Amino acid sequence: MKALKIGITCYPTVGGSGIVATELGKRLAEKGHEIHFITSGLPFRLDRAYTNINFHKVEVNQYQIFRYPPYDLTLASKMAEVTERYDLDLLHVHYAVPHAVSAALAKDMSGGNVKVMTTLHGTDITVLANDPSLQNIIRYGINRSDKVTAVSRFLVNETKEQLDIAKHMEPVYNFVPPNIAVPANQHALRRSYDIKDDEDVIVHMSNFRPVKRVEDVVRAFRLIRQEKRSKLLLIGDGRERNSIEELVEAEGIQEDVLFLGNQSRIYELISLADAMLLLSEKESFGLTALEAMAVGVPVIGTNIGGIPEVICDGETGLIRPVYDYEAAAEATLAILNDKAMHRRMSNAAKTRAFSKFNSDTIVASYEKLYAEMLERP
Ligand code: GMT
Repeated sequence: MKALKIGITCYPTVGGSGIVATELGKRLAEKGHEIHFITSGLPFRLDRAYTNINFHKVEVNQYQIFRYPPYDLTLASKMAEVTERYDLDLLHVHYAVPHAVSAALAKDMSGGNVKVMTTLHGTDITVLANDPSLQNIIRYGINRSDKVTAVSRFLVNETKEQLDIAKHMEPVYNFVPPNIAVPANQHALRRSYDIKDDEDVIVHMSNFRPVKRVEDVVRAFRLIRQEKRSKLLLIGDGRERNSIEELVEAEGIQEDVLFLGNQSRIYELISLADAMLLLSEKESFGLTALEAMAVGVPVIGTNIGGIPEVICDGETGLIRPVYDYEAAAEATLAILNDKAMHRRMSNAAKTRAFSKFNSDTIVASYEKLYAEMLERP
């Protein structure tokens, strides 16, 4: 396809949507498109210089006259400026609020030719769409977009139901890069975390929001640890971290729970694990589950949102009812205690990650949708 000029807006900080948007921009740039990140900070996965990737910083100023910084407006203004200066073909925004709304404004401000694609990632639908003060503006952002995608079938259906939207929305799954390198021998890394040879490793990675149910992960681990010598690696940070640290102390398992905070070399760390726990009560996709599968780690997940579209129950991991940490612990032990099952699931997880969620296929799907969008007047 012809090389396009694409503006990408996302939250640039740690988080699945920022990762997906940045990786998408990188892959598109490798394919010859000209990419303009229009964001409030440099996307954290933009780890090296690319000649055809530009970064345009959105100012988030705190003027005394404003009680709250007008991010949505400065973003719209920057999007319009970049659209005009670089003659962008399209703006691809991640999240309906405020990004799709800012893009609609930018489109109007810059003469109406630029196309807008919005990708829904979850929170604006599963949490914010329940808030009557935001429903109308979310619906507006979606309806004003030329194309809308969501990261799972669950999220497409949820958006239609919650917001009563008739517009066609395309499910486009998140993806992993094909060339994930992890050291074949992880002994040194295990030793550096004081993980003994006879210990199993369970990992959980999230932003420690209440919806992630990290307390269920800790409680499940306590039960696993009663049966097997094991360590729990907690990767990530967020507002519940302190209360989780308190829970770990109250359970008396602090020796075996490692809080690693935010990390950049996540594949290396995840691949230390024998299983991942993702016990969220809301999750439109579950990128961390896919990242674990990509390095052959079976995932025990909950039966909510898009998780069952990522984990194949009984094949690449096990799905158990949300809030039932005892069932999650039993499922984890079943995998850890059966080496043949573990090996089978590990291989199946890798195969599924690279066949169904392959970056080449998913990026090509986005390109096809861009082309369709640009063909329409
Ligand atoms: O899960 C979060 O709290 C972060 C959020 C984000 O904006 O990155 O994640 C959402 O988008 C990810 C990428 O598409 C999905 O993998 C997560 O499932 C989704 N989170 C929720 O639905 C809660």
